[in-house]
Amino acid sequence: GTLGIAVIGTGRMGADHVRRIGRTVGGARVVAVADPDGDRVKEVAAGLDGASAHTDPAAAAAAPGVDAVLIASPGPAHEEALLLALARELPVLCEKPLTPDPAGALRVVEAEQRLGRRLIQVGFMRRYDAEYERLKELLDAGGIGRPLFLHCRHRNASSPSFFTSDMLISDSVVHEVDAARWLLGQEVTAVSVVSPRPSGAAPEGLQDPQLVLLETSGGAVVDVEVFVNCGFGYEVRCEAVGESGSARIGDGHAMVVQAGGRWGGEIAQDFTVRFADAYDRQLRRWVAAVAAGRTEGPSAWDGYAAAAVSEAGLTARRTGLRTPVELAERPALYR
Ligand code: ISE
Repeated sequence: GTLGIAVIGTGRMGADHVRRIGRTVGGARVVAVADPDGDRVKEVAAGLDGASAHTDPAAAAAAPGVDAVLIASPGPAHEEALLLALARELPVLCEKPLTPDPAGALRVVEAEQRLGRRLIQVGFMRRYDAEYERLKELLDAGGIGRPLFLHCRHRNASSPSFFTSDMLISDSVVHEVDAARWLLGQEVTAVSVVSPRPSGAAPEGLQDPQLVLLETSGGAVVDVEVFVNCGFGYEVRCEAVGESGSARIGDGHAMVVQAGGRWGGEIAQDFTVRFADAYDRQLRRWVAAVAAGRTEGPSAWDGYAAAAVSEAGLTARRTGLRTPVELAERPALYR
């Protein structure tokens, strides 16, 4: 039958997921929505036939017809929503970050371990981007030899008013942390952060851009330019350099127009556009896995590891020192 989904958080990301579930994913429908903003959540529910509107995430997860939960609330609200989904043994797709901090992530990992089975998938959706998938296939096949570097560029056109210097690492670079762990099959062991004088286009006080350096357990080095007020668009690039070659994704030339003696193309302005297909594929595969009684993709452990690296990154940025990553022992459930 049709999978009933409760969507927790109906802000920009949550609303995008509600639309996506109705539009691109067969076999699923939104049966409950929750958001602290009562007016907003009623407005979103009104557009969904038969969905109930709640301000309490627990009530939404307990609503009739709910088979799975999608968490798209702000990071600090994730832990409570995750624990209540686990308490009801509901499969859950949780937008990144799993939790903003490693301690919270470990509490979630331990709760899932007590259940003895995985129910959580974390929304590191680049793993579902066709270009990232191709790059992983190439690296797994040894196509460029042992990877030595990943040169990453993570650019946003402009940052929201609530964005802080720490969020460049905890909310943006966290994608490269997961991508590096997934592409290389390794852990991140140390983080260093060096920053240029902030761009004049960045809001007063925001340390933007930053250069974040990740060292990995397999001896590779990952550098990430994160620039959230680049002005020209949303651009995510990655070049893998190995012992016998290199491979680059994210050039984004979907179409090159030649006219009037000029050539050019367009640059996406937002991550929901650049990664639209990745979000669609992520959701389709999650719904299919849940319907088949499986949990796959980025796990709560991946969410914990990313939070541990983020925490080291925040320390590195504030101290200017290379900071080792402290990781707990990886439980058998996640091996
Ligand atoms: C946002 O949360 C994302 O997930 C985007 O992919 C990232 O580019 C942006 O900087 C984050 O704030």
